[in-house]
Amino acid sequence: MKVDVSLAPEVRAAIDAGRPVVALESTIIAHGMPYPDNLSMAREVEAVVRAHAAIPATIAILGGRLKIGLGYEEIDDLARNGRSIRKVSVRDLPYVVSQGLDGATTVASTMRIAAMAGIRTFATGGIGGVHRGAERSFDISADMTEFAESSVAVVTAGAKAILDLGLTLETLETLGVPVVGFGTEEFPAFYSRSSGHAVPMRCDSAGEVARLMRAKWDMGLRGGIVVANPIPLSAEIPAVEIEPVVEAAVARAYSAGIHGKELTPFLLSEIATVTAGRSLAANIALVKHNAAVAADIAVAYAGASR
Ligand code: PSU
Ligand code: MN
Repeated sequence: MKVDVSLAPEVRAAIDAGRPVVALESTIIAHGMPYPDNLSMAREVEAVVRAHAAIPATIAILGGRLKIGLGYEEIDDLARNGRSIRKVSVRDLPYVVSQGLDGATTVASTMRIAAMAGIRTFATGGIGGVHRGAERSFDISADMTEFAESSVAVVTAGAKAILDLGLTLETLETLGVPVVGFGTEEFPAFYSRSSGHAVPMRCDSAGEVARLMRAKWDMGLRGGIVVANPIPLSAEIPAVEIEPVVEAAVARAYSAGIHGKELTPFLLSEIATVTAGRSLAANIALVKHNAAVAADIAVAYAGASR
């Protein structure tokens, strides 16, 4: 590989030995949450992965280098600099690397970089998808097409409630992406456990997901897997409560002309303001839960691969 990928020694050792590693993204740190909650979230998520016997590998681009496994200070910098750090999806990678810039990686670019290093499990909060009104705006996250490309299982609390979940599921079907309900028949709606949309398949244990990963990639079916893991009941905001807030935020974004990569961070922060931080607490709880499940899957997958 000619690309300049810098792996933390601990992450490199784990990959070389076939031990479980969980990739983590950095856009959620720099753009998804305010400081200092983003910093405590990032550290707690790494601790959860370790408590579940896997090695965390937070991914970002620093000085044009793809970095897998950030140090304490590096995570601190990303969290403090927040939205002044460039949000880097796959289309941005060549620019940021060639210019020697810093960047926070989205689900799409984190999947790509994880796959380059052979990391097969990744925890996020909620993946990007098809935005509401996409028939006019054409706003479909590059996270969607990345699932057709990079062979990584992504644990996510469904897809962000700011999206059109029905169209997001249709798009994943078109792209040939398995969407697995983890202990559920329903595609979760990020802040809420239920969305009214069924998942096409269900697994009830990390071992079952690990076998599905193996089956897909052993068949030569390239691409990712969506592991849809509902937010814990104790942190849930029921759909009847959050839906009007989301709708109002989407309407404000539309009238303010906010679009492109600014839209998701705008909506998340609007919703956090209106709910007086309740959505932020929910977001943190669901990311930690996803990290625990991703680590269990990574452990099961490593065991099955020996
Ligand atoms: N999950 C969260 N918060 C976030 C994101 C995910 O709980 O901020 C980020 C991810 O990096 C995801 C991105 O890839 O939002 C989607 O952005 P867009 O809709 O512009 O593709
Ligand atoms: Mn978009």
